[in-house]
Amino acid sequence: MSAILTRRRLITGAALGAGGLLAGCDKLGENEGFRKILFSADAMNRHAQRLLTDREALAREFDQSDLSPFFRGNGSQNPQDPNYQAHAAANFSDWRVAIDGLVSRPETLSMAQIRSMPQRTQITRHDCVEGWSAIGKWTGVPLKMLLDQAGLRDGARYIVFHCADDSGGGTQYYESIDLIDAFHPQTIMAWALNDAVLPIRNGAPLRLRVERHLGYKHAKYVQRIEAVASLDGIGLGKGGFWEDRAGYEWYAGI
Ligand SMILES: Nc1nc2c(c(=O)[nH]1)N[C@H]1C(S)=C(S)[C@@H](COP(=O)(O)O)O[C@H]1N2
Ligand SMILES: [Mo]
Repeated sequence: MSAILTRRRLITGAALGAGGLLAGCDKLGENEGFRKILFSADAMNRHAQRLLTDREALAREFDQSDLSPFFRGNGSQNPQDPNYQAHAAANFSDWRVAIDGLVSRPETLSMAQIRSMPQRTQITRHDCVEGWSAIGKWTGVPLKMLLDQAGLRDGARYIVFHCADDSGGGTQYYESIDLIDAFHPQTIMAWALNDAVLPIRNGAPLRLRVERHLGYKHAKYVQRIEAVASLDGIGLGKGGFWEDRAGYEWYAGI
């Protein structure tokens, strides 16, 4: 990223903090005193800032005409767990999503409640490490909305997704992300794919979309969202089902 872009982002951040004075960005940037403050950081800090800025960037969004004709499934595609099967038979009318852990107001939401919150729709490309990609249109509630409603407590550093499918050896799938990804504007809990209710194959009734990451981070069949201080107590400690079993990187940024 160019120095100018990085600087813009810094200024934008500062201006937003002061109440969204976006129009004032360039003027502030031209002001020598202000620039000195911006550029006084040592090399390490500049590096950290650049990483942070990159992590906040949006994933590319595509057009309707780019949609893959079929969005294939991968991993679990029809969970056989009796509890899940019973919910599927009832069209997930009684499905509940718990939001708990390090939050001030733990809650349990129905799908109707989740769908009644503000929604976001995005057309993005999904990349699986196994070597395939697909473009799909996802609709869901921004994870930020759910976390703000529950109120993260001091010390919360990761968000863990607990899934309903036994992914092998009696262990249900799980994944985790940090708070930068959790609050990223394109991080949504999706219940619709291509303007239709999410198919079981793709994670009904609710799955994570975390668009700057590889496919395995996108937990399907989510039944619990937990805020934690550390990943030590989650699974075998590496933060995800495949991280714990196949050496996949916890940070799967793309
Ligand atoms: N609960 C659960 N989530 C999961 C998986 C899984 O097996 N179980 N597979 C992961 C992998 S490897 C990929 S590529 C995507 C596939 O999503 P899709 O089935 O919608 O294509 O889901 C991810 N999330
Ligand atoms: Mo994958």
